[in-house]
Amino acid sequence: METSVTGRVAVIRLHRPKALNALNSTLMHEVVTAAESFDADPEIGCIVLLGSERAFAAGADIKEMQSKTYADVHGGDLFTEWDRFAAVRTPTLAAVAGYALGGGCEVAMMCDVLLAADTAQFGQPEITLGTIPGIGGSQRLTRAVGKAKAMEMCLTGRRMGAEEAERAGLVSRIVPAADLETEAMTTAQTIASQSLPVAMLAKEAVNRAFESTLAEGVRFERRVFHATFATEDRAEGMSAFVEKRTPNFRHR
Ligand code: CO8
Repeated sequence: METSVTGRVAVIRLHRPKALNALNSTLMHEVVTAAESFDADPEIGCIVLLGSERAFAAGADIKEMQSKTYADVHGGDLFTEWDRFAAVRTPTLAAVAGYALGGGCEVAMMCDVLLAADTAQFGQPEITLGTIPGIGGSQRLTRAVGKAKAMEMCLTGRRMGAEEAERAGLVSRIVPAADLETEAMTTAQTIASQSLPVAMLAKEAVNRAFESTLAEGVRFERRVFHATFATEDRAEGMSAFVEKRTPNFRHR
């Protein structure tokens, strides 16, 4: 794994080229630790997760899992560490080129914004290995694309290309592969230029749509909307509009 920071944008790059970025426990621990440390840094307004041209990540490391028993995975609560990545409060963006399979697809779906290169392929092929998704694939994929496609993908292992993924609502946009990282950085910079506490609230409000009824979600949103009026950045944002200038958010 490699990390870098440009302005208010942090980048985490998965880098195990010989294994198509298969997510072994070392890589999982590195990614989660890096994401949490960027999340704790108020100078970071967006965290970008990148893979390589060929693979975002081809899943959990099958060779590492191969000889594990039920007692090993249940006793060690295998992969539960990824829940901490999903719990990051700073906005996250995954830019997927090539394979995003199994755990790779699941980690991409944990991110708030998902951009796909035209080469992207998404899938939950665990069934072909005699197992099922383990870090939210059966849940997040179903919420994103609906039961029909999620069920077929989880039962057959069929992959979804970028165009189908966009049509189905899994990704927000498709970008030519050569432009993916530039576009990811531009989008991340736009997110990071907003007020960080307000962006965190916006993220929480959208995520609430998946966990509550419409009435509860709307009530939650209303209270959070009211709460933004307690921030200095809300006052600055509206003053800047009225004064026809760019807001100078101070992230408080
Ligand atoms: N684990 C370990 N090694 C892998 C993985 C993987 N998931 N994927 C690829 N590799 C390795 C290959 O073994 C190969 O290594 P070697 O050169 O030593 O033989 C190297 O990467 C290159 O792979 P291929 O030669 O297979 O490359 P191809 O271009 O022929 O095929 C594919 C690319 C189609 C992506 C193919 O590699 C493949 O099918 N990979 C496995 C995909 C898969 O089944 N993923 C699901 C894994 S299970 C899972 O994710 C469980 C989720 C539960 C929680 C996850 C938490 C992270």
